Amino acid sequence: MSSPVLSVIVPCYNERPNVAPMVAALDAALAGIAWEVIYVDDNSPDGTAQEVRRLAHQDSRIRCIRRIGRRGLASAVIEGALSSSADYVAVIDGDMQHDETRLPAMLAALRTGQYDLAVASRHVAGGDNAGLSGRWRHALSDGGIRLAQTFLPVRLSDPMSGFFMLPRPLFEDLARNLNGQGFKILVDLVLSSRRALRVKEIPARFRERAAGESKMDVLVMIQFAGLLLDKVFGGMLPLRFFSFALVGALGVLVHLSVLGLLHSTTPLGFGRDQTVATIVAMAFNFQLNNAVTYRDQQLKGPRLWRGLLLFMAVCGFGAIANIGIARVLYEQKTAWSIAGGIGAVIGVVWNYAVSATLVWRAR
Ligand SMILES: Nc1nc2c(ncn2[C@@H]2O[C@H](COP(=O)(O)OP(=O)(O)O)[C@@H](O)[C@H]2O)c(=O)[nH]1
Ligand SMILES: [Mg+2]
Repeated sequence: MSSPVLSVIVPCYNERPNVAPMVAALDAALAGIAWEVIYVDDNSPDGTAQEVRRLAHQDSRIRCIRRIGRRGLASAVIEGALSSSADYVAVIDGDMQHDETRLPAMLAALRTGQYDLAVASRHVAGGDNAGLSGRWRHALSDGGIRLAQTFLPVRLSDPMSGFFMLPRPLFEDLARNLNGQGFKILVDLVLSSRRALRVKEIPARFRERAAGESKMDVLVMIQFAGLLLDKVFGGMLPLRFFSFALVGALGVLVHLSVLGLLHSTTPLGFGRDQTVATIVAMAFNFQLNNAVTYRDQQLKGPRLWRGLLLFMAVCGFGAIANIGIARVLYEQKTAWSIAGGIGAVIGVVWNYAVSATLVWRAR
């Protein structure tokens, strides 16, 4: 058997009930085209991967990549596409929201050689966005679209679309420049290209989710803003570090609030108040970093508790280093603000570097 012309990449998390209907829908839509489907599953607890493998036993066009200890739509798409040897790769959601009957039109557009990228759009004549649940989701989506459009070198009416197709060799070229974090791989791709890509927009309906639930939330939007910043500054910004430092700054506010509250209500003595405030602030910082800064490798269950303890130990050392260095500088007649600032910066860099390698080490 020769290799397929089209690989359909399906990032999926907890989509078990949608797998079989989706494969059947692809089979119907892609009649006459040599295709394969590559599911990239982040070890979904609902057994999505087992379901894909069950079907794969009956049909060799179905493949499954199962990733353990990782999360993320964009990175899942990248790994799926890089595992393909087909001429074209398409990306489509695994929840039946995208209209797979548009795939042949996308392929036909690319085959003319006039386009680098075919994007299914909800916002051109003939497309629609009916499946987006609720006014809140519409507002989020519209805001995101406008934000993305201001950064994009090409006109895309639906830059947040998760349904598109491009020649695989082009994907391979762009892959090394991809940020790979978050939800919006299309924006990432377009911004990673040095030349403006020639885009064909294909109108598409956005259906209601067939089963299961959406993984999109406010944190996803924050990550999207981070992706844009990263692209605008050409990958020069260590985004994780900024996120970590921002969380740290919020932690200082939490610390002072707790301290103030204890002080004014049930003072235990300054030393104890300060200790309680420190522990609360560390726990707060740990949770927020785990949810935002390290969302793609979030710790859960027993790992969460181990991580919290380790994080507190790391930050404890950070605080000792911070105070020690600031004191030495101050004694050598450095201005208090500079001595304090240098101590704090060294503390943050230490906390970041060590917790990145010990607490959230990439597995
Ligand atoms: N592999 C993987 N797939 C994901 C992840 N998050 C979402 N997906 C999949 O990406 C697609 C779009 O996600 P969905 O939650 O439906 O987003 P929405 O349509 O914007 O609400 C679905 O097929 C999800 O199963 C993830 O962390 N890892
Ligand atoms: Mg969806």
